[in-house]
Amino acid sequence: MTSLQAPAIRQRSGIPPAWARLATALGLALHLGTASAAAAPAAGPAPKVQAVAHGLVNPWGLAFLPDGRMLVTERPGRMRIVAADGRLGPPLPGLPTVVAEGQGGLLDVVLDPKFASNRLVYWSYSEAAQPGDPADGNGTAVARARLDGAPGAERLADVQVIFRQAPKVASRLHFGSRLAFANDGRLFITLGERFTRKDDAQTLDNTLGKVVRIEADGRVPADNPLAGKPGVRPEIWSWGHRNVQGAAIHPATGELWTVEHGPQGGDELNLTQPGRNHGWPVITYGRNYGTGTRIGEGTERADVAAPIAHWVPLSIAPSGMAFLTSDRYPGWKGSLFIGALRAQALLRLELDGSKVLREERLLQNLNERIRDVRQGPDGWLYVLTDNPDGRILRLVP
Ligand SMILES: [Ca+2]
Repeated sequence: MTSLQAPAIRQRSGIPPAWARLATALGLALHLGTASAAAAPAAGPAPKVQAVAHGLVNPWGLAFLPDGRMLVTERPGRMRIVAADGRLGPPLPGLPTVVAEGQGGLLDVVLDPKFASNRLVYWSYSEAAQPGDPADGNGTAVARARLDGAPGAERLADVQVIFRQAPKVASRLHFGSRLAFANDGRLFITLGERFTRKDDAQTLDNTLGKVVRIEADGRVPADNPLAGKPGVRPEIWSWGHRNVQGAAIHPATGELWTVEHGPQGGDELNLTQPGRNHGWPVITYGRNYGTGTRIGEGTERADVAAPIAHWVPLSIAPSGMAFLTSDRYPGWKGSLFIGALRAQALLRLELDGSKVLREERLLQNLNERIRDVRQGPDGWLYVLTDNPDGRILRLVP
């Protein structure tokens, strides 16, 4: 038997929250009675942290180049290449302007699956109003470009915007957004509902509060779940999301896993299903800020995909996430790692298929918000810390 260490995480284990609270109050462990839980390895010693780079302003996304250097975004609107020894390259020329306000700015970055031959890089960002948009609006967009130039003198060439969230909204909040290439080469983009437009997460004529799926050049796949239906945005993969800031493709199943911010509690880890409603703001474990009053109509409904796990009563404020596939860390292979901002920790979730067996919180001694986590080509885990002197850290056992 393995216990869930943190009282804050709840799962689809059938343990009612009231029981869980009582158990926690009494100092009892929550037992998940499965054979695989019994086989779960015990927590190892805390990992050591090696500082790889510093001086990055609110770094948001990290992608490893084939040569071991790192592409890093800084939220104010810069993308740099960081050498393996931590030296920061100059901001890459060619990046379009971003709206760096509130939670917006330059956000995620990923490489094309065929980067070695086509040199294409994709990034998400908050974009100003375009012709035809409300003048005070902004919204998440995704662009791609070719990384040209000799090492140390790279630039972004032939920039193309391949996706624009619609409609643009006057808001500084809830832009999403992570990018994840599925194994078939389609691109998932996770999006927020811009905070002021939460009800739009339940309607399908917009891309607020959605996960969308597009081809790498921006076309909409003909087999998207809503393609061809009247009055809906065909890019939509799933809906009813609040602010999805983490996404990763499961290494064994190829499925899309995402993690999103709840309001006051109700952060969720989801197996994000095509053509499914994920509930927000009608079905949620989250409460209203301050007052703690209920939101929507409940926590479960037959037509709504339930989260794999959720966090109550406190939000962790989850951001980037990654599955560990390397053998670098004893007992950790197959775990899911999630960067947490409010919780100032790197969460390690031990999994059995799509069940969470237990949660461990790492790096809490740093007192830094963790914005992103990636597995490097060397098999080590790398994290970004979110502050004006943000760092890239490498974890070693
Ligand atoms: Ca949900």
